[in-house]
Amino acid sequence: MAETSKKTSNYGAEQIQVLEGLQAVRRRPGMYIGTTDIAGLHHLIWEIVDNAIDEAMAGFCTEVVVNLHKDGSCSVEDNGRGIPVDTQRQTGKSALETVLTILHAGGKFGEGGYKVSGGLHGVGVSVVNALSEVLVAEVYRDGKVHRQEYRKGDVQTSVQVVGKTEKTGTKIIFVPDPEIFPIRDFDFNTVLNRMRQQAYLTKGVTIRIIDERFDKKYKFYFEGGVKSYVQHLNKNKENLCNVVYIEKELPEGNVEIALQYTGAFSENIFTFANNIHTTEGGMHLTGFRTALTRTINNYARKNEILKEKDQNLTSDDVREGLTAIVSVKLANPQFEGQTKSKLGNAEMRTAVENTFYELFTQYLDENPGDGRGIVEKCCLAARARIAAKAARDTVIRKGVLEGMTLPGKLADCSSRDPLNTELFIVEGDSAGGSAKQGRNREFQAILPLRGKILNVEHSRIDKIFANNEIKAIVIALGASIGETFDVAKLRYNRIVIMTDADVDGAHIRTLLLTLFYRYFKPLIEQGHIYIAQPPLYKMAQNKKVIYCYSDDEKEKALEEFSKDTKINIQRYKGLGEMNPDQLWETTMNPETRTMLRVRIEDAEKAEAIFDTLMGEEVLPRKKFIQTHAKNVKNLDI
Ligand code: 28G
Repeated sequence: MAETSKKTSNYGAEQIQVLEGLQAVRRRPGMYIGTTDIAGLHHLIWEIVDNAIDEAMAGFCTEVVVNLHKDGSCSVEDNGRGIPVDTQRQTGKSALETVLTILHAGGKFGEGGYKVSGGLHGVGVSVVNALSEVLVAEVYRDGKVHRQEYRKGDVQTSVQVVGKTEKTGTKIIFVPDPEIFPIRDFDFNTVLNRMRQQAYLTKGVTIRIIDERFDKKYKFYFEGGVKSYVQHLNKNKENLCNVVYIEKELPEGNVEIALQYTGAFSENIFTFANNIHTTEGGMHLTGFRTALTRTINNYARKNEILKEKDQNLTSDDVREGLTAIVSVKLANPQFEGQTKSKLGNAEMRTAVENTFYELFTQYLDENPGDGRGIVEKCCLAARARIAAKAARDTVIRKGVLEGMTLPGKLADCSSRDPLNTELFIVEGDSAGGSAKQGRNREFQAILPLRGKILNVEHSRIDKIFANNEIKAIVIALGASIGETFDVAKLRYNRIVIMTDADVDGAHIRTLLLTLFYRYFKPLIEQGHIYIAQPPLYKMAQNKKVIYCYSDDEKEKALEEFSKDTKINIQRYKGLGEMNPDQLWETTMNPETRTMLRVRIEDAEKAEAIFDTLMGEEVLPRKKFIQTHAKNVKNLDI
């Protein structure tokens, strides 16, 4: 079929266009999938799964299977209608070939019978095709199995019938091209987390994940959609009410919201537009927040919990301890902002605001128990806010946060030029001692921490101010904390977390990162936070010494030594085992060290990390730390 169409006169021009399109993708893959590192690699799977989810949202597909095969390929199969394979008159090609070879083809943005669809971030399966060494598409339709093969985006076969079948659906199998992707190992947990999220957002669809490489399987099906999502996020927290669930279909699009209050102090609101996580928020978030404050204030007043006229709960008060998912689906999503993850459609603000106000008011009236639980929490937050403000004002008035009295255990540097200075926050007094002796005192300051710092996730700001370890950090940084944090006053350019490479070290690092994330966010956003990388091994033979920072490096180093004499291998269990010179040379000297810069690449990922780590339940926390303690390089919070 496709063979004959090649002979038509307009085919040549179109074929050239196709080639140029996919060639452009291969020339500049970053333009289409962001990066070609491990994140870009997984993007390939997301692209294909997005299409299957679109078919599910259109109401034709109930199951999606993602399979990571032993040979490095990945396959995705759905039980939808199957991409049409008959030749279309206008193009002379099948819809299948069009979808696989034309950039942005695939009926996005409400065209072609799809009411709503993934959109923007979905650049299309043709991009995956262009970046795959091999891609095979199978379509189950009209009782037949149809098959077509591609290499690096180039068609290898026409659409052939290769068998019979009862089922319907589409299956895409692809092998990422080694010319494009330096790393080609799919990560099971990354896939799992993404699929869980997609399953929560697409009510009624089953997603299976199979990892044939490690013989692992998982299935997600959430009858409750975003309601189940909130239950999942709060499973280790103290719940103060039932999960409130609100859904409405409007001419502007669909609005779906689930929320629940917990005893926690932080807020966790996740917003989505067409299943895309809008990390920068946008109109739907604004509408939600406005309606939330208004509804709760009205309810509290009506029930005489708020008595005085000018007494009001603030937007902050009604968000303390709140977990919420706001998911909207609309025909023409406008994504704005730095990372194109902010919903710009103004009509969604009023749609969410009015819907949520109306239905949440109704819910509170019908469920007085939940209403009371919610308002009590908000009033508690309001009282705490006033108390905390008083505490903070006192602290600030006393000048403690202005750096007037630097903590005694801080070994400050002599330079006062904040562009060149570094603060090492070091676990334990003995490592602190080595660091103090080994450092370059001109520009490196050392702050040793005694034991574990407070878990800020479980405490309000007044208690946080009272904690000595945190106070020392705040004063040393010299830029205040929380709302009054002013990055311009920062006394050091780099803040380096230096902990042991063991479970305790990982825990302390996480506690510090949580502190920075919740109370000094600009520090992370502006790239001031680093994680030191002390070596794991010292290998010595005669006068030759090699420090190794991973087991791989150790294996490589072994080959560099002559095999005849004994090699002395020392495994460092903690920073304290290194003498000051060694610590300087391996971990602190800017000429020779490596450090990891902590970024907020994905706020949700950070939430997930903190959620697992900081949940009340002890068991999952231990498990997480143990499986990730050696994997610091992946710690992208
Ligand atoms: C397995 C991995 C990823 C998909 C479908 C189903 C249809 C379709 C996909 O059509 C072309 C353009 C507009 C109609 C649509 C089948 C209508 C009727 C489909 C997927 C044709 C795209 N029958 N399932 N595309 N449209 N699954 N899974 O990609 O006019 S993509």
